[in-house]
Amino acid sequence: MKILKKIGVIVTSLFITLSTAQAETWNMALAYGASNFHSANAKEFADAVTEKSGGKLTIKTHPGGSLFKGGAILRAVQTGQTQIGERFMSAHGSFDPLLEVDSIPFVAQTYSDAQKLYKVSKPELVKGLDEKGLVFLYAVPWPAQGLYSKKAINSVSDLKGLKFRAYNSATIRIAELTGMKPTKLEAVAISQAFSTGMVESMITSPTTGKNSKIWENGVKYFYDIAAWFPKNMVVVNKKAWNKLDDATKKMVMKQAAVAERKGWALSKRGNVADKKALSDAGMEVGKVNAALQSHFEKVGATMSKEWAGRAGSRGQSVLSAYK
Ligand code: PCA
Repeated sequence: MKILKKIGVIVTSLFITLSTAQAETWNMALAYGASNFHSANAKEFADAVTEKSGGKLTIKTHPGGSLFKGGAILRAVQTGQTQIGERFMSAHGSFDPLLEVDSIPFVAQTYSDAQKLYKVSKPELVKGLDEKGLVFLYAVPWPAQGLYSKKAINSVSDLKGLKFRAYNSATIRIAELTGMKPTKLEAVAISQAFSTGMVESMITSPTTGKNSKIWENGVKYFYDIAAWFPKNMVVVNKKAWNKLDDATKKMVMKQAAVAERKGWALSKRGNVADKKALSDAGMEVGKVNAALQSHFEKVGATMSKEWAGRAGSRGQSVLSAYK
């Protein structure tokens, strides 16, 4: 009887240890504000996973850079300072040049081309992240990137000397190749940088312009050049991932696919609605003239060659599969 009791106690405590070991909590670092569509979508994903895991996995979202600022998120997830996070991919070319493929100007100018580019680059991307201890879950594009300016831009010389807000190496390079003066800033710093005159132009989505109420900071023009569709990705620390059982891993991947589908649809909607919001706020929304367009396209061709050089054979095969 005594032995049976003992075994009973051991079995019960083993069971408790196992079940507590299985209940995981992940803190999800998000760089953009809670109302941004990427963050809202991530919150829905986190809640769905939490609910469907039956108590095994809880994901708490931390929007607006409250856990880690945008620039620190990838490293924080990689090193296990947090378990999961969403990060703007093309700001990490030094981590892996493949992460920059979606920010080469004029390579993909529609959602269907952006989708195609994503499809052909995904296997390499996932592999590159996996080698660095990260599990890729999903990626969602920002709406088409256009040119914002306080002043009207009618010629190549109007670009010269403009103080330009950049967000990655590609936007810094565009500025260099067009004679603008780049300063790299996170999206959360945009309103202040424009209002103080620190910058006077930028390339980003209608969504980010709308979220920054850019018209309140003297920005009158949005040129819809649809230069590229950069993506945010959601990644998990591999050690945290490997603590999940197979059924939970499968469920998370399934919810990631759902979030990816929803995110692309939200982005498409924003691409129309947020441009309308800019013009409703009194901004002039239009195209650049033919001379400027061809100037930007030449710059894009140069950058495409530069990227292919950096990305080596992996990059070459992605670009040729895309074309
Ligand atoms: N908004 C983010 C990245 C791309 C975009 O549309 C930003 O401007 O920082």
